[in-house]
Amino acid sequence: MIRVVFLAIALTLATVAALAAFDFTDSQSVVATHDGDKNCSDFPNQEAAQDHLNAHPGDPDGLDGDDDGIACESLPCPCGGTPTATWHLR
Ligand SMILES: [Ca+2]
Ligand SMILES: [Ca+2]
Repeated sequence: MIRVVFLAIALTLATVAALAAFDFTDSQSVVATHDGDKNCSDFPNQEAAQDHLNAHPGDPDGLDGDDDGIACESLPCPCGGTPTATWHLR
């Protein structure tokens, strides 16, 4: 009986591990396949980079190096999706 319980637990753990591994791989591939890694130089202006950052929370492309929520400050306007009022004053 103990052996059966142990087997059931082992099977459950194996299933959970397999599912976890699958989910991890799946989410990783989604991140990795969003048109590859983007850089600021891939966008014509700040607005386009900001739209991309807004569409990819967590900044997987590293467009917001100083982590202030604003992508590619160095790019020319039009600028969009500004999350803070202070940015407008600069
Ligand atoms: Ca990048
Ligand atoms: Ca920034």
